[in-house]
Amino acid sequence: MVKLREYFGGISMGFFSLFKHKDKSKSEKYKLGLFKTREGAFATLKEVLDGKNKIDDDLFDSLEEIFIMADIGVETVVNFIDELKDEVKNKNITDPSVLSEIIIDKMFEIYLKGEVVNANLNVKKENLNVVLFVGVNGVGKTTSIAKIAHMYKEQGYKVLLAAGDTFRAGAIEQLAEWAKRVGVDIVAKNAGSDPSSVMYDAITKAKQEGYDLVLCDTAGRLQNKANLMAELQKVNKVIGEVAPGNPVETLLTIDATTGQNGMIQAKAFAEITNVSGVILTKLDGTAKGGIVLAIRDQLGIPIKFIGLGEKMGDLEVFDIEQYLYGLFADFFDENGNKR
Ligand SMILES: Nc1nc2c(ncn2[C@@H]2O[C@H](COP(=O)(O)OP(=O)(O)OP(=O)(O)O)[C@@H](O)[C@H]2O)c(=O)[nH]1
Ligand SMILES: [Mg+2]
Repeated sequence: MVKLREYFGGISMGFFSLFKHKDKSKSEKYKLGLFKTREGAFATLKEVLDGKNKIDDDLFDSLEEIFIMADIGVETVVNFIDELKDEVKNKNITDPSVLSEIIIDKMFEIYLKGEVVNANLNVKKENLNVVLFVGVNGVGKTTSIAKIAHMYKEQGYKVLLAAGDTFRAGAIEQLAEWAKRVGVDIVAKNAGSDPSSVMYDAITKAKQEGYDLVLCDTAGRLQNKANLMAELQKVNKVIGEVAPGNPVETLLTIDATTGQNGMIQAKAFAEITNVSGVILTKLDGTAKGGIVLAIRDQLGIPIKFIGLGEKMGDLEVFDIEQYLYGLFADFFDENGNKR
């Protein structure tokens, strides 16, 4: 297990003081986006830790309740509390106010699992990169595609959108509208067309005209798992045939406001397609931001992006330190000193 301080090369200052060195504008976005979670479960956490003068079973029960409320997920929370108990016992910790740092350390471990998790997309500008977007209706797929198109366009990529949701009425127009707003090109066919033929056309165009990144929208009909599986298999096959080695990523979009239901969807998608990363949308709209830890712990899939609002710029490459900073911002001041 990588301990936070080991991860940072033996820094002995502790988590809070690390934030002196962080990108402040990014921190502000995370802080703002995690406002509801911080005001909810994590405000209670601070009250509990500040209000207690000893560490006992009562305190652990309260912590368990708080973490479950934050949607970290029962399974993850139960193990997490066990590890906290062990740590407290092994290190002979008696002061509850010391617990916050240990909690952050442990959350960091849950997320990293001894690896350095890379949130950047597996794309190389010298290649043609195809990224497939999956997820159920209304989770924020199309909006996220637009946001990622915007992000990569800013980085100098020539981006093409493929309107592969040919099923839902209005989906093609919605993506076309975003393409116009972002200033990127789109390939679309008539409603009802075979999605894999849209991907075929888009990738063929991308190869002929030197695009770097093709972002493929899909329809999310999880209600009919067999159909969806067949459709995704076909899409994957066609993409791989026209652009060998692709898709380089299959990103599953999950709506953070749906809580544990989002976890169930994630499990279902992970069974039918090779999900390489998660886009967690609408974190700004939920008090249950702990789902980040549940997804990573129970599914092993890294979070690649988080959605923090409805606008084009409201998407961030996921950064576990910034995330924890956002959750625990009320525990320390802007210089990283503990409050
Ligand atoms: N607050 C907030 N709203 C978001 C975010 N991402 C998406 N939304 C909103 O969620 C709604 C649905 O987004 P879409 O992008 O249309 O979702 P979709 O998954 O493509 O939906 P279908 O095409 O119906 O499958 C829209 O109103 C978006 O503005 C986010 O990060 N924060
Ligand atoms: Mg859509």
